[in-house]
Amino acid sequence: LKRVADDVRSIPEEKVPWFPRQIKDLDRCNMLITKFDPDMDQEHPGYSDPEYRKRRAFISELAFRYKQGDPLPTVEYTAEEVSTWEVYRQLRSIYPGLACRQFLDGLQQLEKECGYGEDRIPQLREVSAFLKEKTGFQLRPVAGLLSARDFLNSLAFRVFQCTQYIRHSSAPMHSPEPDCCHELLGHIPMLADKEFAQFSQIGLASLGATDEDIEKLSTLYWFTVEFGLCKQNGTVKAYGAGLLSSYGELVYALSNEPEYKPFNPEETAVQPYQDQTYQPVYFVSESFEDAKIKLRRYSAAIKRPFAVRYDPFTCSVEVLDQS
Ligand code: NLE
Ligand code: FE2
Repeated sequence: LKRVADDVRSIPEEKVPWFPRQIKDLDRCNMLITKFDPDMDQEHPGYSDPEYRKRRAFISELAFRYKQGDPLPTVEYTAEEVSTWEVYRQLRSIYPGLACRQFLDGLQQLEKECGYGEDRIPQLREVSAFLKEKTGFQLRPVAGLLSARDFLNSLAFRVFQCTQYIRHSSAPMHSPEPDCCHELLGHIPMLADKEFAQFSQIGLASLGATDEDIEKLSTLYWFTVEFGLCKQNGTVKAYGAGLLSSYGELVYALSNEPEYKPFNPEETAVQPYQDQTYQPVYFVSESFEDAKIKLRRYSAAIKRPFAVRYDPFTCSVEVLDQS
Protein backbone atom coordinates (compact mmCIF):
# COMPACT_ATOMS: atom_id res chain seq x y z
CA LEU A 1 0.00 0.00 0.00
CA LYS A 2 1.45 3.30 -1.05
CA ARG A 3 0.33 6.61 0.29
CA VAL A 4 0.55 9.42 -2.15
CA ALA A 5 1.31 12.87 -0.84
CA ASP A 6 -1.46 15.33 -1.49
CA ASP A 7 0.57 17.59 -3.71
CA VAL A 8 1.77 14.70 -5.87
CA ARG A 9 -1.68 13.31 -6.41
CA SER A 10 -3.16 16.68 -7.21
CA ILE A 11 -4.35 17.90 -10.57
CA PRO A 12 -1.87 18.96 -13.27
CA GLU A 13 -1.14 22.45 -11.99
CA GLU A 14 0.03 24.05 -15.23
CA LYS A 15 -3.33 23.58 -16.90
CA VAL A 16 -5.53 24.71 -14.04
CA PRO A 17 -5.51 28.32 -12.84
CA TRP A 18 -4.65 28.71 -9.17
CA PHE A 19 -7.64 28.78 -6.87
CA PRO A 20 -8.23 29.12 -3.13
CA ARG A 21 -8.51 25.85 -1.19
CA GLN A 22 -8.87 27.29 2.27
CA ILE A 23 -10.73 30.34 3.44
CA LYS A 24 -7.48 32.08 4.34
CA ASP A 25 -6.37 31.77 0.71
CA LEU A 26 -8.92 34.50 0.00
CA ASP A 27 -6.24 36.94 1.16
CA ARG A 28 -4.76 36.30 -2.28
CA CYS A 29 -8.05 36.87 -4.13
CA ASN A 30 -7.60 40.60 -4.32
CA MET A 31 -7.07 41.57 -7.93
CA LEU A 32 -8.79 44.87 -8.53
CA ILE A 33 -10.10 46.17 -11.83
CA THR A 34 -9.36 49.89 -11.91
CA LYS A 35 -12.21 50.70 -14.20
CA PHE A 36 -14.26 53.36 -12.45
CA ASP A 37 -11.46 54.59 -10.24
CA PRO A 38 -11.97 58.18 -8.98
CA ASP A 39 -8.21 58.78 -9.32
CA MET A 40 -7.97 57.63 -12.91
CA ASP A 41 -11.32 57.95 -14.62
CA GLN A 42 -12.19 61.54 -15.57
CA GLU A 43 -15.84 60.57 -15.88
CA HIS A 44 -16.00 59.53 -12.24
CA PRO A 45 -18.11 62.05 -10.29
CA GLY A 46 -15.40 62.15 -7.61
CA TYR A 47 -12.52 62.79 -10.04
CA SER A 48 -12.35 66.53 -9.38
CA ASP A 49 -13.10 66.25 -5.65
CA PRO A 50 -9.81 65.86 -3.75
CA GLU A 51 -11.60 65.37 -0.42
CA TYR A 52 -13.56 62.48 -1.83
CA ARG A 53 -10.44 60.89 -3.32
CA LYS A 54 -8.61 61.20 -0.02
CA ARG A 55 -11.49 59.52 1.76
CA ARG A 56 -11.57 56.71 -0.78
CA ALA A 57 -7.85 56.14 -0.35
CA PHE A 58 -8.29 55.93 3.43
CA ILE A 59 -11.11 53.38 3.22
CA SER A 60 -9.24 51.38 0.55
CA GLU A 61 -6.30 51.10 2.89
CA LEU A 62 -8.50 49.36 5.48
CA ALA A 63 -9.37 46.73 2.89
CA PHE A 64 -5.77 46.29 1.68
CA ARG A 65 -4.61 45.64 5.23
CA TYR A 66 -7.38 43.16 6.02
CA LYS A 67 -6.49 39.51 6.56
CA GLN A 68 -8.99 36.66 6.78
CA GLY A 69 -10.17 36.29 10.37
CA ASP A 70 -9.44 39.91 11.39
CA PRO A 71 -12.42 41.76 12.86
CA LEU A 72 -14.08 43.72 10.09
CA PRO A 73 -13.01 47.37 10.07
CA THR A 74 -15.53 49.98 11.16
CA VAL A 75 -15.77 53.32 9.42
CA GLU A 76 -17.04 56.45 11.10
CA TYR A 77 -19.06 57.94 8.32
CA THR A 78 -19.16 61.70 7.96
CA ALA A 79 -22.35 63.77 7.94
CA GLU A 80 -22.01 64.16 4.17
CA GLU A 81 -21.71 60.43 3.68
CA VAL A 82 -24.73 59.80 5.85
CA SER A 83 -26.71 62.28 3.78
CA THR A 84 -25.81 60.36 0.60
CA TRP A 85 -27.21 57.29 2.38
CA GLU A 86 -30.58 59.04 2.16
CA VAL A 87 -31.11 57.02 -0.99
CA TYR A 88 -32.42 54.56 1.61
CA ARG A 89 -35.60 56.55 2.13
CA GLN A 90 -36.30 56.98 -1.56
CA LEU A 91 -35.61 53.38 -2.45
CA ARG A 92 -37.55 52.11 0.56
CA SER A 93 -40.65 53.88 -0.70
CA ILE A 94 -40.65 52.07 -4.05
CA TYR A 95 -39.49 48.61 -2.90
CA PRO A 96 -42.94 47.29 -1.93
CA GLY A 97 -44.20 47.45 -5.51
CA LEU A 98 -40.99 46.56 -7.35
CA ALA A 99 -38.83 44.23 -5.25
CA CYS A 100 -39.29 40.48 -4.95
CA ARG A 101 -40.70 38.92 -1.79
CA GLN A 102 -37.35 37.47 -0.63
CA PHE A 103 -35.79 40.92 -0.74
CA LEU A 104 -38.61 42.55 1.22
CA ASP A 105 -38.41 39.81 3.87
CA GLY A 106 -34.66 40.22 4.20
CA LEU A 107 -34.84 43.98 4.45
CA GLN A 108 -37.54 43.80 7.10
CA GLN A 109 -35.36 41.48 9.20
CA LEU A 110 -32.39 43.80 8.79
CA GLU A 111 -34.51 46.71 9.95
CA LYS A 112 -35.70 44.78 12.97
CA GLU A 113 -32.52 42.96 13.95
CA CYS A 114 -29.59 44.81 12.44
CA GLY A 115 -30.20 48.52 12.81
CA TYR A 116 -31.07 49.19 9.17
CA GLY A 117 -32.68 52.57 8.61
CA GLU A 118 -32.23 55.87 6.88
CA ASP A 119 -30.34 57.61 9.70
CA ARG A 120 -27.12 55.65 9.72
CA ILE A 121 -24.98 53.51 7.45
CA PRO A 122 -24.81 49.99 8.87
CA GLN A 123 -21.33 48.65 9.70
CA LEU A 124 -20.01 45.60 7.84
CA ARG A 125 -19.15 43.96 11.13
CA GLU A 126 -22.73 43.83 12.41
CA VAL A 127 -24.12 42.90 9.00
CA SER A 128 -21.63 40.06 8.61
CA ALA A 129 -22.59 38.62 12.01
CA PHE A 130 -26.25 38.83 11.02
CA LEU A 131 -25.71 37.01 7.72
CA LYS A 132 -23.58 34.35 9.33
CA GLU A 133 -26.55 33.32 11.43
CA LYS A 134 -29.03 33.43 8.59
CA THR A 135 -27.20 31.76 5.72
CA GLY A 136 -23.58 31.21 6.72
CA PHE A 137 -22.43 34.10 4.55
CA GLN A 138 -19.76 36.45 5.83
CA LEU A 139 -18.31 39.66 4.48
CA ARG A 140 -14.78 40.75 3.82
CA PRO A 141 -13.81 44.29 2.89
CA VAL A 142 -12.60 45.00 -0.62
CA ALA A 143 -11.16 48.25 -2.01
CA GLY A 144 -13.17 48.32 -5.25
CA LEU A 145 -14.28 46.30 -8.23
CA LEU A 146 -12.67 42.84 -8.09
CA SER A 147 -11.72 40.60 -10.98
CA ALA A 148 -14.54 38.20 -11.81
CA ARG A 149 -12.43 35.17 -10.93
CA ASP A 150 -11.51 36.42 -7.46
CA PHE A 151 -15.02 37.59 -6.72
CA LEU A 152 -16.67 34.35 -7.83
CA ASN A 153 -14.04 32.18 -6.13
CA SER A 154 -14.82 33.89 -2.82
CA LEU A 155 -18.48 32.99 -3.14
CA ALA A 156 -17.52 29.30 -3.02
CA PHE A 157 -16.63 29.92 0.65
CA ARG A 158 -19.79 31.92 1.25
CA VAL A 159 -17.63 34.99 1.56
CA PHE A 160 -18.98 38.13 -0.02
CA GLN A 161 -16.36 40.72 -0.92
CA CYS A 162 -17.89 44.01 0.08
CA THR A 163 -16.91 47.63 -0.57
CA GLN A 164 -17.13 50.04 2.35
CA TYR A 165 -16.87 53.51 0.78
CA ILE A 166 -19.93 55.39 -0.46
CA ARG A 167 -20.72 56.84 -3.89
CA HIS A 168 -20.15 60.53 -4.61
CA SER A 169 -22.86 62.79 -3.22
CA SER A 170 -23.47 64.36 -6.63
CA ALA A 171 -24.78 61.11 -8.16
CA PRO A 172 -26.77 59.14 -5.58
CA MET A 173 -29.31 57.52 -7.93
CA HIS A 174 -26.93 55.43 -10.00
CA SER A 175 -23.29 54.43 -9.76
CA PRO A 176 -21.46 52.27 -12.28
CA GLU A 177 -19.18 50.91 -9.54
CA PRO A 178 -20.13 49.06 -6.38
CA ASP A 179 -20.24 51.02 -3.11
CA CYS A 180 -21.76 50.46 0.32
CA CYS A 181 -25.22 51.56 -0.87
CA HIS A 182 -25.06 48.87 -3.52
CA GLU A 183 -23.78 46.17 -1.15
CA LEU A 184 -25.93 46.99 1.88
CA LEU A 185 -29.16 47.73 0.04
CA GLY A 186 -28.80 45.60 -3.08
CA HIS A 187 -26.97 42.47 -1.96
CA ILE A 188 -27.31 42.02 1.77
CA PRO A 189 -31.12 41.54 1.99
CA MET A 190 -30.88 38.83 -0.69
CA LEU A 191 -27.91 37.14 1.00
CA ALA A 192 -30.09 36.73 4.09
CA ASP A 193 -32.33 34.36 2.10
CA LYS A 194 -31.39 30.67 2.35
CA GLU A 195 -32.52 29.86 -1.13
CA PHE A 196 -30.73 32.78 -2.68
CA ALA A 197 -27.56 31.91 -0.79
CA GLN A 198 -27.53 28.75 -2.90
CA PHE A 199 -26.86 30.92 -5.94
CA SER A 200 -23.33 30.89 -4.53
CA GLN A 201 -23.05 27.48 -6.17
CA ILE A 202 -21.76 29.54 -9.05
CA GLY A 203 -18.72 30.20 -6.87
CA LEU A 204 -17.82 26.52 -6.62
CA ALA A 205 -18.18 26.19 -10.37
CA SER A 206 -15.67 29.02 -10.82
CA LEU A 207 -12.81 27.36 -8.91
CA GLY A 208 -10.05 26.50 -11.36
CA ALA A 209 -12.39 27.19 -14.29
CA THR A 210 -11.03 28.26 -17.66
CA ASP A 211 -11.05 31.97 -18.55
CA GLU A 212 -13.82 31.26 -20.99
CA ASP A 213 -16.02 29.66 -18.34
CA ILE A 214 -15.25 32.49 -15.90
CA GLU A 215 -16.46 34.95 -18.52
CA LYS A 216 -19.71 33.01 -18.93
CA LEU A 217 -20.24 32.60 -15.20
CA SER A 218 -19.67 36.27 -14.56
CA THR A 219 -22.09 37.21 -17.35
CA LEU A 220 -24.66 34.91 -15.76
CA TYR A 221 -23.95 36.47 -12.41
CA TRP A 222 -24.43 39.89 -13.97
CA PHE A 223 -27.85 39.12 -15.42
CA THR A 224 -29.12 37.26 -12.34
CA VAL A 225 -27.58 38.33 -9.04
CA GLU A 226 -26.97 41.88 -10.29
CA PHE A 227 -29.77 42.60 -12.74
CA GLY A 228 -32.21 39.69 -12.51
CA LEU A 229 -35.98 39.95 -12.73
CA CYS A 230 -38.44 37.21 -11.83
CA LYS A 231 -42.17 36.68 -11.98
CA GLN A 232 -44.07 36.58 -8.71
CA ASN A 233 -47.85 36.31 -8.53
CA GLY A 234 -48.12 37.23 -12.17
CA THR A 235 -46.00 40.41 -12.01
CA VAL A 236 -42.37 41.02 -12.77
CA LYS A 237 -40.22 41.92 -9.74
CA ALA A 238 -36.56 42.74 -9.24
CA TYR A 239 -34.15 40.50 -7.35
CA GLY A 240 -30.90 41.83 -8.85
CA ALA A 241 -28.75 43.91 -6.51
CA GLY A 242 -27.67 46.40 -9.18
CA LEU A 243 -31.32 47.28 -9.62
CA LEU A 244 -32.27 47.29 -5.97
CA SER A 245 -29.54 49.81 -5.12
CA SER A 246 -30.24 52.25 -7.93
CA TYR A 247 -33.43 54.26 -7.80
CA GLY A 248 -32.95 55.31 -11.40
CA GLU A 249 -32.42 51.87 -12.86
CA LEU A 250 -34.98 50.10 -10.66
CA VAL A 251 -37.74 52.32 -11.99
CA TYR A 252 -36.40 52.03 -15.53
CA ALA A 253 -36.05 48.21 -15.46
CA LEU A 254 -39.67 47.77 -14.43
CA SER A 255 -41.07 50.29 -16.88
CA ASN A 256 -41.98 49.23 -20.40
CA GLU A 257 -38.87 50.76 -21.94
CA PRO A 258 -36.23 48.00 -21.75
CA GLU A 259 -36.30 44.72 -23.62
CA TYR A 260 -37.13 41.55 -21.67
CA LYS A 261 -35.89 38.10 -22.57
CA PRO A 262 -36.72 34.82 -20.84
CA PHE A 263 -33.89 33.65 -18.59
CA ASN A 264 -32.06 30.73 -20.13
CA PRO A 265 -28.47 30.16 -18.93
CA GLU A 266 -27.01 29.05 -22.27
CA GLU A 267 -28.27 32.18 -23.98
CA THR A 268 -27.82 34.56 -21.05
CA ALA A 269 -24.19 33.49 -20.53
CA VAL A 270 -23.19 34.90 -23.92
CA GLN A 271 -25.28 38.08 -23.93
CA PRO A 272 -22.94 41.07 -24.32
CA TYR A 273 -23.37 43.66 -21.59
CA GLN A 274 -22.12 47.09 -20.71
CA ASP A 275 -21.60 48.49 -17.25
CA GLN A 276 -21.55 52.27 -17.65
CA THR A 277 -25.27 52.89 -17.57
CA TYR A 278 -28.67 51.13 -17.49
CA GLN A 279 -28.94 47.72 -19.15
CA PRO A 280 -30.73 47.63 -22.52
CA VAL A 281 -31.97 44.09 -21.83
CA TYR A 282 -33.03 42.17 -18.72
CA PHE A 283 -33.63 38.46 -18.28
CA VAL A 284 -36.86 37.39 -16.60
CA SER A 285 -37.18 33.99 -14.96
CA GLU A 286 -40.51 32.22 -14.48
CA SER A 287 -39.93 32.33 -10.74
CA PHE A 288 -37.13 32.85 -8.30
CA GLU A 289 -36.83 29.08 -7.83
CA ASP A 290 -36.65 28.61 -11.58
CA ALA A 291 -33.62 30.92 -11.82
CA LYS A 292 -31.91 29.02 -9.03
CA ILE A 293 -32.52 25.59 -10.50
CA LYS A 294 -31.37 26.60 -13.98
CA LEU A 295 -28.27 28.33 -12.68
CA ARG A 296 -27.39 25.27 -10.63
CA ARG A 297 -27.88 22.94 -13.57
CA TYR A 298 -25.69 25.13 -15.75
CA SER A 299 -22.94 25.38 -13.10
CA ALA A 300 -22.91 21.64 -12.50
CA ALA A 301 -22.44 20.94 -16.21
CA ILE A 302 -19.22 22.96 -16.54
CA LYS A 303 -16.40 20.60 -17.47
CA ARG A 304 -13.27 20.48 -15.37
CA PRO A 305 -10.67 17.72 -15.02
CA PHE A 306 -11.49 17.49 -11.30
CA ALA A 307 -14.42 17.89 -8.97
CA VAL A 308 -14.65 20.11 -5.90
CA ARG A 309 -16.56 19.72 -2.69
CA TYR A 310 -16.90 22.37 -0.02
CA ASP A 311 -16.41 21.22 3.54
CA PRO A 312 -18.28 23.67 5.78
CA PHE A 313 -16.66 22.24 8.93
CA THR A 314 -13.16 23.24 7.89
CA CYS A 315 -14.19 26.01 5.48
CA SER A 316 -12.08 24.40 2.82
CA VAL A 317 -12.45 22.94 -0.62
CA GLU A 318 -11.69 19.28 -1.25
CA VAL A 319 -10.40 18.56 -4.71
CA LEU A 320 -11.27 15.17 -6.12
CA ASP A 321 -9.12 13.98 -8.95
CA GLN A 322 -11.17 12.62 -11.79
CA SER A 323 -8.56 12.04 -14.46
N1 NLE B 1 -25.70 50.59 -10.56
C1 NLE B 1 -25.66 50.12 -9.20
C2 NLE B 1 -26.03 51.24 -8.25
O1 NLE B 1 -26.17 52.38 -8.66
O2 NLE B 1 -26.17 51.00 -7.07
C3 NLE B 1 -24.32 49.53 -8.83
C4 NLE B 1 -23.93 48.37 -9.71
C5 NLE B 1 -22.63 47.71 -9.33
C6 NLE B 1 -22.34 46.53 -10.19
FE1 FE2 C 1 -22.82 43.81 -6.89
